[in-house]
Amino acid sequence: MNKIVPLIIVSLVFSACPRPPKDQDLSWKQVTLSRLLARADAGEIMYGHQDDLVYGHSWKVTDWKTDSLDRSDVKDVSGKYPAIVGFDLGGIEFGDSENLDGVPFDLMRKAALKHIARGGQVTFSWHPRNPLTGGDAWDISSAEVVSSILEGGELHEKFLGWLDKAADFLNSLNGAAVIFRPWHENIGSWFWWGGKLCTAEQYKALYRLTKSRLEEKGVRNLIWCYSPNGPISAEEYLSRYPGDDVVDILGTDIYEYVGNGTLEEAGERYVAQVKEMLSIVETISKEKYKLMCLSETGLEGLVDPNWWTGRLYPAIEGFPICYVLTWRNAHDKPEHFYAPWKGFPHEEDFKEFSEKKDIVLL
Ligand code: BMA
Repeated sequence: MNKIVPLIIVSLVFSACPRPPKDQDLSWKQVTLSRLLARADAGEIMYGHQDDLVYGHSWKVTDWKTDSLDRSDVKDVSGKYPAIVGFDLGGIEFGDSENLDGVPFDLMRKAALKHIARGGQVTFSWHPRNPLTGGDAWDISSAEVVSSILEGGELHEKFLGWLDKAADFLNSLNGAAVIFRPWHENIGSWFWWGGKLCTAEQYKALYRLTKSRLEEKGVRNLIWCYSPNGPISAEEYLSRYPGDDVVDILGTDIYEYVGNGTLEEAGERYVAQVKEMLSIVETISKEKYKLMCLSETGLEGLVDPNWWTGRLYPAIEGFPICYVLTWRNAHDKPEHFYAPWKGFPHEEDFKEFSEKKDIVLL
């Protein structure tokens, strides 16, 4: 029987249930996977926004204990929360109390659980520091980092300690199933785990070590996403794919960059690249019976007034992606935002996008 059929049945049974089913022989992870599949099968795309509930353009949650976490730039504009919210674990490996963007991990946990209780989905990325140099995730000064943390490397034990810190946080989510997307954008060479910084075999070993160590520490609630940067070829996409047994969702991160050309050229290039990349991922996902998503995207500063309806929507329309996530609205860098906020001059374009019949918000 087609492997997808049992998942559809499961999803029909549990589609109205925002909590893990009690007394059922199904894990929360399986239920969540089936819900994601049901979305994709119905041609629905969940809209997501990074850090949406913890800060926005020129505001942030200051007292996480008392804040009701009702504010959202996306909701301020569209009347609805994003269906999926992303958070980043960068800093957890050091036992920091806040992540690399100043979000307290206690707040992150509270926001993630609140969003799930509202019926939403949550995804975690991770920009850990460089374990060899002490620099940040973007420190690519050494090509020995990945080899040094794998089994047999001099930093292996230290790195296991980092994974254990991540495991502690992920284990504190009360078993809620969340999408985990470590070691992303791995074909480019801007992170210490990037294409020119380790061999394909080392990369795969890193991904697999991450999964096996977290599982050893009791983490069972993760839906694993593999998300290379695009645009790349199918061969490149698969060159560092860590294995069907450790990946649940196939993603890709693609942004629009204006550069030296015109906005028109940048927009057309972006749509073409996203379509091409999603076609590649769709073919692979069908071969592998995997879900797919556009794990990160955006146009910094939304300098195109019709970006949502004129660029993003035409790029993703019709693809069986379960979600698309745009990056964060930094509260402390006025130009660094990827979603509109109340008062943003072109907010109507986002509202129109959010009301498309196949775009899902919460
Ligand atoms: C990048 C930027 C940085 C941020 C990092 C991790 O794309 O937004 O400012 O620190 O993501 O969230």
